[in-house]
Amino acid sequence: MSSLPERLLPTEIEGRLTTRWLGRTLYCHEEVSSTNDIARELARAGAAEGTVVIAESQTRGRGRLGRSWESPKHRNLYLSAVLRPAMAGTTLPRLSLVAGVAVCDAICEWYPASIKWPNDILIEGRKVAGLLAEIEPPAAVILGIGVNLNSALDEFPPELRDKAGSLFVATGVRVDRPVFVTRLLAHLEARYDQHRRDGFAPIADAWGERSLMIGKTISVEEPGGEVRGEVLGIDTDGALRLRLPSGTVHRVIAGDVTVVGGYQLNESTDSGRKC
Ligand code: BT5
Repeated sequence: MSSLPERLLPTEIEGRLTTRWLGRTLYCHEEVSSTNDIARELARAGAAEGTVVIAESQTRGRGRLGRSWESPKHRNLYLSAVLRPAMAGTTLPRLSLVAGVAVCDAICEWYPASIKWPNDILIEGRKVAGLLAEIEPPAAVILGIGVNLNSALDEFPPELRDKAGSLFVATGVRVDRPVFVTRLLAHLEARYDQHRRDGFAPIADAWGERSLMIGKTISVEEPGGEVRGEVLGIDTDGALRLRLPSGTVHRVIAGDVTVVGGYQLNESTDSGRKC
């Protein structure tokens, strides 16, 4: 650890950036409520697409549906980007999957990882990254990305120790965080540009290749009750397509899914190497 930079500072990141537009305006903070809050304020004030906010810790890091995101100091990455896609509202679920592919590929430069719909990146069944895409009306999207880089298992709260992980937990080696940031931004810019240029189909293919869910039976809690079915893939709008036991195709727009029989079990049979 001693030979790695202790802080995520613009001086550590900017000289290594390979992107054209993403992260070219960069704000690094020591502590914030949530990087999504700061990016949202910047978007409201007219920040350009590609503006990025990073913090060393978050006091109110958040996940979806009011859940919280553990954000200890100086260990990991908490990053939000201001995006201004055409038709932000309808693009939001797809953007989340675009980002999921990019985050998965960045992590895969260090260790094999896979995607669990809609927004989890897993290593050997442990969640190492999560994504939170929020709309800032009328036309901006705030894309928040949390990646566990250097947290050790005993640094997670007890309730997360059997389900969260980090690159350090997987490899036993500390990640150079500024290098990770530049690789993440490079993958994200490339996938975002690909989506803008070629549409969603190549992203859906890439997502399928990185997901361990295709062909698996999953269960999802929906307002009308539990739905079980076999995962067929991702629809053109980002919804998850399931084949129900009756044979009909069902679309899951939002929710938490569970792989029946356990995710890790399935992952080990697939050897867990998806990149
Ligand atoms: C997510 O929500 O996975 C989205 C997480 C997004 C975090 C980033 S950090 C930068 C930006 N600023 C923010 O405030 N947020 C974004 P969800 O799918 O709802 O998962 C949340 C659940 O994951 C929690 O209820 C915990 O069970 C678990 N969890 C919390 N912190 C975790 C961590 N550090 N690592 C792994 N799992 C965690």
